[in-house]
This record gives sequence, structure tokens and C-alpha cells, in this order.
Amino acid sequence: MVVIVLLKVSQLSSLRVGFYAKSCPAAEAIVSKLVRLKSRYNPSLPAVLLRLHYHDCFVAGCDASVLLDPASGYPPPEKVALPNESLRGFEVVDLIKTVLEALCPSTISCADILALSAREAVLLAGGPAWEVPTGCRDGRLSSALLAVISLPQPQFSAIQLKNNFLGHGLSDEEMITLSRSHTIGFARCVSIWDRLYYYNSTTETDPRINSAYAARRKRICATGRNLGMIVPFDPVTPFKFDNMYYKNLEEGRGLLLSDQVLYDETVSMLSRNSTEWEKRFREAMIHLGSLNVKTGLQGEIRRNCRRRN
Ligand code: HEM
Ligand SMILES: *[C@@H]1O[C@H](CO)[C@@H](O)[C@H](O)[C@H]1NC(C)=O
Ligand SMILES: *[C@@H]1O[C@H](CO)[C@@H](O)[C@H](O)[C@H]1NC(C)=O
Ligand SMILES: CC(=O)N[C@H]1CO[C@H](CO)[C@@H](O)[C@@H]1O
Repeated sequence: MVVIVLLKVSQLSSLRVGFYAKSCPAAEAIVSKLVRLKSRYNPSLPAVLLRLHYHDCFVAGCDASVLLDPASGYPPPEKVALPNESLRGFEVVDLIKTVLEALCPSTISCADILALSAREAVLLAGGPAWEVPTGCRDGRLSSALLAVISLPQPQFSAIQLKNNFLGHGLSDEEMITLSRSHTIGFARCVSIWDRLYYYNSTTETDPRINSAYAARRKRICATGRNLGMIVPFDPVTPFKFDNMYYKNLEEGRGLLLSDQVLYDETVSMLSRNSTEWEKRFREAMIHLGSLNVKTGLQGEIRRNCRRRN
């Protein structure tokens, strides 16, 4: 008896591919369909969804804490923290959740919806696919303060970036591999402001940015203009999950200082060998998705991703 119970608990307490195969067989296909459908009208969506999953996992583990709205009696949630300022895509998660709740009530966690959406997002943008271990449960805590402490900042040095990722249990190499996600999506001018205008006391613009490129960026991110204006990470193929991340950095067309310092540190073989990089990216995404997850009897399956049950 005891052995059987122990077995059951250990089975419950880890993520596995196909966790919903019996309880809601259509779940994964539905997430994929809806992400595809919504992305057809909004090509920025894959980047938005990938970033949501990453932010979720980096703050108190992959437990959908990033989705909780402010609620009375609770501290300000992740969502309102500064690094989260530009997070979007919450309505798409709401839509997926609503459809899944109608089909399989109280079964699919919001955390797994984020992980499955991120997988579909990368695939849709032309990146590699992987099998997502599922069975994460939703947390009841969400803290803006913790978000500020936990997420790496674009102004970080290479050492700060490394230490941040190591603190989450991710290696240098995983950090570099995952950072290639910045081949899709956009950053707000405010995120590159320092690099363009206030590099240091003697130099206005980071000399590692190609000067023609810097001039074009300054035209969009002009002083006095709205800091919320956005610029693509990859000016050539902003919606394509390709190898341009490294090419751009090589040619002085990187956006974030954090990407630049990572590049300076490691002109790695990863930039040359796409097969190897794809393999490592799959593994790193699965590792990212397993950070500090709640399984078994921990946490809950939220009925609405924005609220605790
Ligand atoms: C290495 C540390 C990282 C730093 C400092 C960083 C920082 C940033 C910043 C500042 C932005 C722009 C936000 C804005 O201004 O609106 C951004 C966007 C983005 N980040 Fe990262 N990031 C990091 C790692 C990652 C990782 C590991 C992933 C994915 C696994 C990721 C995925 C994305 C995506 C997809 C976007 C575009 C979002 C959109 O278009 O809305 N980032 N990141
Ligand atoms: C500012 O940056 C430039 C270019 O990297 C460098 O040559 C210069 O010494 C820096 N100045 C200060 C005060 O750090
Ligand atoms: C790229 O990596 C793959 C998989 O690790 C390996 O089989 C292949 O030989 C590598 N190609 C080059 C050009 O290094
Ligand atoms: C999506 C979201 O809730 N963003 C918030 C991030 O933080 C800023 C400042 O605290 C809020 O104004 C945003 O609403």
C-alpha cells in the first residue's frame, strides 16, 4: 500500500509530456490552434507569448503568477512591476483559458497554457518545436517586488546576467541559447535610451552600435518623443525566429546592452551551427519551463487566470 501511494505521489510530483492526454486530450491542440489563429491578425503575438512564459518562470517559478491582476488584500502583483511594463497578450491567454474551461473545467492550469503557448509561438515564428512537459499548477502568490529582484535588467553587465541566470539554475550556455529569442519582437525606446543617448560621460552612443543603424534608431527614438515607441530587435526579419540575432550583433545592429555584452563575451559556435543551437534551445526551454514548478497537491488550477480561486 505504502509503496503504491509513494509511487502515485512521485508520479504526481513531476512534469511529464502528455499530462493531459487522458483528462483533456484536445488541450494542446486547442492552445496551438488559438495561438495560430490570433497570430494571423497580430504577427507580434508569438514574441509577446514567449516573453510572458519566460517572465512567469523567472519570478517565483512557472506558476502563472505573472497573470494575476491586482487584488485587495494582496501585495501588488508581478504585472505592475517595472520590468513588466510592456508585457502584453493577457487577453489571448484569457481566451484560451475560457475555451479550455468550457471543454475541461478546472483541469488545465494557466501555467501550462503559458508553456504551451510559448512552444507554439516559437514554432509559428519558424523556430524549433519541442515536447512540453506539463502538469504545472498555478500559484497563489505574485509580487511586483519579487519581479524587480528576479528579472535581469537590460543594463546588466555580463557578470550580473550570468549570476542572475545561475540564481535561477540556468547555466551561462542556457542563457546565451535562450537570449536568441531576441530575434523576434520589439523593445520600447526606453529600454535602449541609455545606449543611444547616455552611454557614458564622454560618449553619447555606444560605439558598438553601427553608426548608420544608431542614427536610424535615434530617428524613431528621438529625444522628447514618446518613450513607449517601439523598435524591432531584428530590423530585417522581426517576426522570424532565425539566426539574425547573432548576425545583427556581429554587424553592430544589436539593441539591448545585455545582448551586446553577452555577444562580446562569447562569439560562440552557437551562432554558426543552427542544428546544435536548436537542440540546445529545446533543452533550455524545457529546463526554463521546469523552474520551481508546483505539482501534485501544490497550488491550484485557476478557473480564471487573472484571479485566485
Ligand atoms: C538575458 C536577459 C534578458 C534581458 C535583460 C531581457 C530584456 C528584454 C527587454 C528590455 C525587452 C524589451 C521590452 C520592452 O522594452 O518592451 C525584451 C523583450 C523580449 N524578450 Fe527578453 N530579456 C532577456 C532574456 C530573454 C529570454 C531568456 C527570453 C525568452 C526565453 C526573452 C524573450 C523576449 C521576447 C520574445 C521579447 C519581445 C517581446 C515583445 O515583442 O513584446 N528574453 N527583453
Ligand atoms: C566612454 O566610452 C568610450 C567608448 O567605449 C571610451 O573610449 C571612454 O573612455 C569612455 N569614457 C568614460 C569616462 O568612461
Ligand atoms: C553542427 O551540430 C550538429 C549537431 O550537434 C553536428 O552533427 C554537426 O556536425 C555540426 N556542424 C558543424 C558544421 O559544425
Ligand atoms: C501589464 C501591466 O500591468 N503593466 C504595468 C507595469 O507596471 C506599470 C508601472 O507600475 C503599470 O502602469 C502597468 O500597468
